Amino acid sequence: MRFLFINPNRYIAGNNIWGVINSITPPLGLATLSAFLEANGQGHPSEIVDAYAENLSISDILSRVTPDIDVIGITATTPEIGSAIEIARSIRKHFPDKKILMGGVHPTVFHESLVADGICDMVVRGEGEKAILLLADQAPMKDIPNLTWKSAEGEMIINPQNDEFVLLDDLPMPSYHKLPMKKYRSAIGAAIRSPSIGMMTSRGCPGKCTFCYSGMFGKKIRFLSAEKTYDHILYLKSHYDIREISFYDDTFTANLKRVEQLCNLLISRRADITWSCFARVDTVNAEILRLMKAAGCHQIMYGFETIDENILRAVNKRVKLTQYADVVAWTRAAGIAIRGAFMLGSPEETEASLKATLAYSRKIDIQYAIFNITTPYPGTTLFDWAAEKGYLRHTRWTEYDLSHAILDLPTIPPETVETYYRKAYREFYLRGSYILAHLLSIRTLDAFMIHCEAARGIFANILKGK
Ligand code: B12
Repeated sequence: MRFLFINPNRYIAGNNIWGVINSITPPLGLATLSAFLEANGQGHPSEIVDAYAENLSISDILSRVTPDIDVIGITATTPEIGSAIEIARSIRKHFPDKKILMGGVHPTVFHESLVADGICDMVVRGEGEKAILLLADQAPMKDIPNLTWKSAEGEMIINPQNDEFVLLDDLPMPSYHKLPMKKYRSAIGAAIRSPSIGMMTSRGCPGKCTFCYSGMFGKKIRFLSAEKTYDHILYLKSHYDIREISFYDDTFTANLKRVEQLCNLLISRRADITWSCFARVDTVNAEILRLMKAAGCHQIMYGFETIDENILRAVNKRVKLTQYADVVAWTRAAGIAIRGAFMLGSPEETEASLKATLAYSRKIDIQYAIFNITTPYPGTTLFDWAAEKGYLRHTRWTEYDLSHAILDLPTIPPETVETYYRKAYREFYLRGSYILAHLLSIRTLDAFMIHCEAARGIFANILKGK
């Protein structure tokens, strides 16, 4: 069976920082499925169209649909679903004989309506590898776990969920050779060398925050071993000349033993790779941070979210404010830059808590800040809570992009949250002392170019937001 996988183009709303920050990351889910299908079962061929990275129109995408393709697989997150549906409709119209399969986080939550409305023929819910292989090997449809589909009689069938997950070390290298590799790069300000690329080395997260959808990969976090992670990095280095990695794992530091092993490999084998990652403040210590620095880590993004205890409790962040100062000090002492991530407009937010969080972001020793408006993604506890309380303003999914206030909370009007969102960027980045510190930190031509790009992006965003 032959597959064509599509990563949809995204509509980036006008004042969305993500449109400016402009990280372009390979669709790792699709690249892994493609490699897995080729390496397992009867060995199934597939192509990948990254319409986002290549900025393709619908007609460009349709031109990639060749007669030998049996199934078209489309991935989608919530803000991408509009684009994914548009693509599916065009395929239906022009290629009515092709089966349309959807997967990814949004179709996992809305599998029933996507199949019932005939947008697609099937949805694979959650992790995709095992189900898609059975489908490709033409197992009886009723025996494919996690599949939502329609029988020949038009009856919708929701096959049971299977909680047997893949081991990450058993997966083949994602099919990078099927992707436009020169188009990918890290978010601006996140990399100090180029070419850089995003990578995932775990599935799952130890956190249980109400704003995050944790229904994709099971309750237990799984890791790619340090040795395999190292091989993966070297593969990217030798095949694509990659010099910097942005680890996008939800919590890269969830298993410190693995981080330690990876750092030791990077150091002892002189990998010459710089990297950044995301961490929770309750998962690091001074010693591991020093080792990470020695292994090439130059930036960590911590999810601080807010400095209001009530809000931390309301979103079930399960960290203590008292941990923040220590973690900032240890990270800076190790020589690692900090990207602080803050959420504005969470449950229990007030104008006073917004002011306090913004003031804190400027007071602590962090080099970058990212402010997002708390967005209730479908499938999350936050979404269900807001829907039940009548706090959801609408379900126009393209606006679920972290820069529009979707929640209408009794403690703060959505307009105030959006005002503080714009204010946050302005007040953080347009400080004389901040600009001077960054100028003084520039040592190499690479760093100069990267700072220029970052400044361009940040200023463009601030001006747009005015
Ligand atoms: C890396 C990442 C990014 C990168 C790159 C995204 C990309 N090209 O994939 C960047 C930084 C650009 C990004 C941006 C955003 N992201 Co993001 N991102 C992630 C992250 C951390 C990893 C994605 C990944 O590679 N996973 C690993 C692969 C293996 O998993 P996967 O993609 O889910 O694929 C598996 C299954 O879903 C399934 N599958 C997927 N597609 C398909 C298709 C078919 C046909 C089938 C059968 C199966 C299938 O099989 C795959 C293998 O098992 C996830 C969190 C996470 N841990 O997954 C958030 C996550 C996907 N992002 C999220 C969000 C909110 C965003 C933004 C909307 C934020 C914003 N400010 O606007 C943007 C929007 C961009 C977009 N793509 O929509 C949310 C999505 C929530 C939602 N309901 O949509 C997530 C889930 C984080 C979270 N828990 O809240 N993101």
